[in-house]
This record gives sequence, C-alpha cells and structure tokens, in this order.
Amino acid sequence: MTDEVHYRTCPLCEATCGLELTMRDGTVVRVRGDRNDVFSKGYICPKGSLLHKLADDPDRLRSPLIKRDGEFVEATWDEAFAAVAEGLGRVWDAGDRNAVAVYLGNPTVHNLGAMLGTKPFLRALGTRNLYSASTVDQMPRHVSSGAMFGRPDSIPVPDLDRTDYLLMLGANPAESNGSLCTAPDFMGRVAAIRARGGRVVVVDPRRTRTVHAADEHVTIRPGTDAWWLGAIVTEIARGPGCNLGALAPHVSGLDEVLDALGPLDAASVAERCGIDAATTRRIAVALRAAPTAAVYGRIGTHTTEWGTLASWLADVINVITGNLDRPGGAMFPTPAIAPSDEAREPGGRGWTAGRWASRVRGVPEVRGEFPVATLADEIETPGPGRVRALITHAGNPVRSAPNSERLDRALASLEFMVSIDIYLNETTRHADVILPSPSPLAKAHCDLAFMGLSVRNVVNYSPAIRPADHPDEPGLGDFEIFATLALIASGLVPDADRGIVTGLMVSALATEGGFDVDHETAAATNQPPVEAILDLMLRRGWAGLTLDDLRAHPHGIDLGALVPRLPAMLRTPSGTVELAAPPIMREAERLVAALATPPAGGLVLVGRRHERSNNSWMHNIERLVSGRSRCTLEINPEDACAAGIADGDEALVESAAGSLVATAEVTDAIARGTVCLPHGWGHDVAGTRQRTAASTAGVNSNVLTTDDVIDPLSGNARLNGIPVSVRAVAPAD
Ligand SMILES: Nc1nc2c(c(=O)[nH]1)N[C@H]1C(S)=C(S)[C@@H](COP(=O)(O)OP(=O)(O)OC[C@H]3O[C@@H](n4cnc5c(=O)[nH]c(N)nc54)[C@H](O)[C@@H]3O)O[C@H]1N2
Ligand SMILES: Nc1nc2c(c(=O)[nH]1)N[C@H]1C(S)=C(S)[C@@H](COP(=O)(O)OP(=O)(O)OC[C@H]3O[C@@H](n4cnc5c(=O)[nH]c(N)nc54)[C@H](O)[C@@H]3O)O[C@H]1N2
Ligand code: SF4
Ligand SMILES: [Mo]
Repeated sequence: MTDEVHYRTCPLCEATCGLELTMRDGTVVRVRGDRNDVFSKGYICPKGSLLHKLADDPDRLRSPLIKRDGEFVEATWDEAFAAVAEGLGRVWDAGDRNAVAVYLGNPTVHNLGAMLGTKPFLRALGTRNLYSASTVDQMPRHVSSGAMFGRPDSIPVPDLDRTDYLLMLGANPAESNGSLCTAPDFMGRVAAIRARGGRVVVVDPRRTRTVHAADEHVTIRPGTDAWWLGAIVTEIARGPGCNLGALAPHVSGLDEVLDALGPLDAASVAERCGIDAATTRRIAVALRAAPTAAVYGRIGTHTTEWGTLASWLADVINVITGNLDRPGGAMFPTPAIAPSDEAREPGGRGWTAGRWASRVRGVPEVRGEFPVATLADEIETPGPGRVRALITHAGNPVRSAPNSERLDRALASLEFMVSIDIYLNETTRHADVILPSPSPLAKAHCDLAFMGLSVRNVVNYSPAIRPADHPDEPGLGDFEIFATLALIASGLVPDADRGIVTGLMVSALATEGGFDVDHETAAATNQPPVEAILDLMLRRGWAGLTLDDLRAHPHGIDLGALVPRLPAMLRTPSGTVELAAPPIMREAERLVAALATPPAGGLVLVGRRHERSNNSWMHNIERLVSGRSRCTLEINPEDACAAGIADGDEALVESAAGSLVATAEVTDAIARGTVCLPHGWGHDVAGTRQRTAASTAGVNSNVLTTDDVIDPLSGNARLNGIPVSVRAVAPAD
C-alpha cells in the first residue's frame, strides 16, 4: 500500500486553490491545501477539501441515461448518442436550426474540455437560441467592458495585494471566495490591506462575514447601487475634482458623463439608497485622496435592473480617481495564453450588442446570447421559430433562473431535451437523454477563463489523475461529448470513430486559432486533444510557455504582479477608454429620470451564499450540508415583529411570481426592509437522484424572482431587490 501525492487546481469556484491529493490504491483518501501552490499557498475551503467525496458520491452518474416510458434506464454511449441523433433529428427535420436551444451553466467555465469544445459544437448547431448562467450573473460586466474598452472579456480586477482602499459592493468573498476577481484566500488579502494601513469599505444590506473583516459597513437599499455610485462620481467631480493622472490622454467622454450624472449627488440619492449624504461625501473624498483605490462590485450590484450601469460606474470612479490600470487600482490581468500587447496600436472595431433580437420579447443578443430570463417565453410561445428542444451543459436553470417554476413547466413541455451533467437533478430530470461528465479527478484542468480575472498573472495545469475507463467514471470527457454532438449536428453518424471525431475538432480549433498546423502542432500532436489545443494556446501566449513547462511545475507558475496594459489593449474605435458610449448614456438618462419615481415600498428580497454550498449543487455531499439548515429567511427583528413572526417560525413569502414557506431567522444582521434567502435549494421534487440533497432540501428562492424585469443592456436578470410580502403561516395555509 503506497501513497501517491498529486497536485491539482480546485475546479469548484473562481479562487482556483491548489490542492494536494493523497491517493491510496487508486482512491483519494485526503485533500489538503497545497502549501507550495504559487498562488493559494495552502489556502483551502471546506468544499475543496471534500473534492474526493464528489468523485466518490454514489449518486453521481456513471453511465448515460435514456428515459423510456418516463423512467431513466442506463445505456451505452452508442445507444445514448443514437437517441440524441434521433430526437434532435426530428426537431431539425422541420427545417429550423433555432428550434434547438442551448443552456450552458456555471461549471462549464471551470471545465477545460467544455471550454474548448463548446465553440465548434455551437457552430455545428447553428442556433441563435443560446442561453447561459452569464445572464443571471456577470453579463453587465461584459457589456460595460465592451463599451469602455471595446473588449467584453477584459474585466479590470481590484489589485488586492497593493491597494490602499478597497470599496466593495454586493460581494461577500468571505463566503463566495471572490468572483470576477480570482484571489485564493481573498479574505487574507483583505486583512493584509488593513494590516498595511489601508481601508476596506463594504456596501451591503447585510452585515456579512466580509463586513466583519472590514473597516466600515454601509447598508444600502437593494437595487440602488447605480444611483449611489453615480452620486460618488458627482461628489468627486464637485469636491476634490477628478484626477485622471497618467490616464488622461487615453480617456474620452468624461464631460458628457459628468453632465449626465449631475442630478445624482449625495443629497439627491440619500433617501433612495438609504445612505446619508455625509457618508457618501466622505467616501467620495476618501476614494479620491487614497494613494491607490479600487471599486469592486459583484452579484448584489450586477443582478439588478441597473447592473450594466453599476458596473460602468464602478469603472468610471476607477478612472476619475486615476486608479484604472495602475498598481493598487483596478487592473487588467494578462493571461499566459494571451498574445503580447507589444507592437499593437490601441483601437479596433469596438464592440456592440443587438446584432439580432429574440423572437418573443425582442431583447437584443449580447455576446451571441439571449437572457435566460426569456427562455420560457421562447419555449411556451407558439409560432415559427419556437424552441422545441434544449441541450443543457452543467446547468440547473430550474433552480438558478428567475421565475423558475415557470421554466420548470416549460422544460417539461419540450419535445426533446439532452443534459450533459454529473447528476440527475431538478433540471436534468426533464431530459430525454443524460450524458454524464467525468468527475474532476478524471479531467485535465486549466483555468482558461480565470487566468484572465486573476489578481496575479498565474498559470496552472492539472492532468487527470483517474483514467477515463475507471469503474467510477462514465468513460467520455466533456470535449469528446461536445465533439460527438457537433458531429450529430452536422448530420454525420454518431458512432463514427471517436478518435477521428476529436481529431477533426482539434484541427478545426487550430485552424480557427490561426495556428500554423503543420509547424506548431508537430510538438503538440502526440497528446490527447484537449492538451494539444492547450499546448498550442500556451505556445502562442506572451509568456512563451509550453504545456511541458506547466507539467514540470505542478504548483503552478507565477508570472508576476499585474502590469499596466493601457492604451495598447484598447479595441474601441477611438483607441481611448470611451466613457460615454451612446447606449450607456441613454441608460444613464433613464437612471437619472427614475430617481423621481418613488419605489413601491414594502419588503424586498435579496440572496446570499454560504461557504459550504455551491449554487444549486454540492448539496449531495453529506459533510457540507450536515447540521442546521442554512436555507433560512433572514428578517430584521422589527420587520419580523410587524409580520408577527418569531425566530424559527414558518413564514409565507409571496411575490408577483410565486410563493413559498421558509423558516424565519430573525437577525439584526439584515437591514430593515430587506429579507434574504439563499438560492439553489429546493431539492425535494420527485424524479431526481440526489439522496443527501433531498434529505436537506430547503426551498427554492427563484420561485419568487420574476422574469419580467431585466437589465436592458445586458439582459441580466434581476435577482436582488425583488418586492415581496412576508407573513406568519396561518394554520389554514
Ligand atoms: N461558497 C460558495 N462560493 C461561491 C458560490 C456559491 O454558491 N457558494 N457561487 C459562485 C458564483 S457562481 C458567484 S457568481 C460568486 C458570487 O460571489 P459574490 O458576488 O461574493 O456573491 P454573494 O456571496 O452572493 O454576495 C452578494 C452580496 O450582495 C448583497 N446584496 C444583495 N443585494 C444587494 C444590492 O442591491 N446592493 C448591494 N450593494 N449588495 C447587495 C448580499 O447581501 C450579499 O452579501 O460566488 C461564487 N462562489
Ligand atoms: N436568486 C438567485 N439566483 C441565482 C443567483 C443568485 O445569487 N440569486 N446566482 C446566479 C449565478 S451567479 C449563477 S453562476 C447561476 C448558476 O446557475 P447554473 O449554472 O444554472 O446552476 P448551478 O447550480 O451552478 O448548476 C451546475 C450544474 O452543473 C452540474 N455539474 C457540476 N460539475 C459538472 C461538470 O464537471 N460537468 C457537467 N457537465 N456538469 C457539472 C451540476 O450537477 C449542476 O447541475 O445561478 C444564478 N442564480
Ligand atoms: S475556495 Fe474555491 S477553489 Fe478554493 S478550495 Fe474552496 S471551492 Fe476550491
Ligand atoms: Mo455565478
């Protein structure tokens, strides 16, 4: 009995911690933080330390499933792909490629094979009905970056390790470990800001664990961040004045922005935001005076009706305080796979959304996607172009999308559905065929997305440590699954030799990436397809690495602190940071006008995360869900008293979308007027196969979120600030 030690990056959240896995006789017996990881230096959270429990979960799918007479039965891959070809073929035969929709969930971005496989798969599919978790998450950030920098994927991150002043809104990294800011041990880095004499301010309607670690807590009315950030801009301009510093020659549109935002100031927004004018002015002055500062907004700020504006305004503040693109401010990472900026002139074609619009609600496409908030419309509304079939990958929209009960019914009405997932859950139970992905141990891993969102330039590669044909693994990887689906979508036989199928995908990706296939691939060809492509991408990146370099560094390679990238990285037509893009300015006008309309009054609902949960999953891991239920309705003592509710009572929560009963947790950690329920629960429906999750079911908060209100520029759903009423459950209820 010999122990083998393996190192790999945790694929569960954006923090990308290095793990040390001890394997005995082919089984992982222990997971610890990798103390030698160049980035995480031993940090780990409870989810990462139970990664092997996910791999060993007896409920995780080991073989494809086909629904026959309403029951799932195990099938071979060939049978499953034949069923997919037959089911999708029936829909395509009617002549409309858009009738097959796709939904890509959050773990898709944490999955190397899927990241590489989706593009050729989507091209083969040829549908405009593409949906993803991005429109219940970060789409506003892409839109504001597209407008300002001409690059929707270039998102500045707070330079946590060097900043003197961090203003965080709608983020709770003490639970989430950070998002759109890859920083293992985020809270250690926050503590270090304070230890070196800096200041941390958190804007949140709840007194979170992040608040406890900060210097100052500003409570805000949900959904009002954009007004408040607008007021900060005005107060800086009117008070100490803007100071663009070295940015000045590279910025355009500032006067227009200041004019438009003029009506928003500390006094005019005070009542709407619930923040007194003196506090707003003080923070504006402090941001401007700090040697360096960064404004960072996340889920609470982006998943509102004003998500894009709030995202834009955070960066406007970073610009007018001279902090965009400077050490200690908000900086652009330089991923190891990105070509060098050097020798590139700033400027380009810019970026636009709305190249086409959705059929039913006429909402613009953004990055080729429609909002998941309108997926049910597209399924339910009859007529030409109706969505009749759906393919999901690593998504649980029946728990994560707004007005989820409606989407649940819509999925049940589909003519055909395929899910690529590791579980039979609330969404995948609607599928006709489920194609199982391997466990994290059987996948090669490299964070293609998160190296572009990281507070240091770091790169890691983890090979699979379990063979694909391990008895606890389904056999095919996500890349191979997408490759076969692409083949089916191209009208070819699904049981073609899989080596040939993936080979075709590799050459398609290589050609598309502009690689000199003969030359560059020579070194890369004798590798599995996913590794071959990754190798090519690395070879072309500015760091000049090869996959063998990464293999030789199992604790990762640190390529250093972030470096300034302006103006060379800009792709706007003017070659400047365009602060006043016309769609943004029109939306800013709407924001200013909306200040005059008083809010409805009554309670509003927000969400929260917990360190031991991961969106709608990881709830089948006993050690993560044991103990007291964390799916409670937080309510302020005064609101509870008004509703006649005591701690532990069952409370009826109603919204325009639906109602549910949740256990009340009376706490002054939540501001008056706001109630809070985490999302991703409600595991007690029939037809799933997650026994542990079902026994700690909780309730599904997206029964309450409505799908009618979206951020118009990004299509992002409003998931925070939902008007609700709460009352004690009467015996008759
Ligand atoms: N443990 C764990 N980690 C996760 C996840 C998970 O489910 N569990 N999910 C991952 C994913 S997909 C993401 S996107 C990230 C998200 O990471 P975060 O953005 O840090 O998300 P949350 O932890 O939900 O924190 C959001 C905060 O916003 C506050 N809030 C709500 N409404 C408003 C508002 O209108 N204004 C302001 N200023 N604040 C508001 C809430 O009270 C809450 O404290 O976390 C990732 N990491
Ligand atoms: N009310 C409210 N709703 C929210 C949020 C909120 O804060 N409040 N947050 C939103 C956010 S930020 C996000 S990102 C979304 C998430 O929304 P989704 O991505 O739709 O849902 P997840 O809960 O992340 O579901 C992930 C699915 O992937 C599967 N899975 C896990 N690993 C793998 C794998 O390796 N391969 C495959 N094929 N499948 C895998 C899991 O079994 C699960 O079915 O939820 C959003 N919904
Ligand atoms: S913080 Fe995120 S990446 Fe790190 S161990 Fe936990 S789940 Fe994994
Ligand atoms: Mo997310």
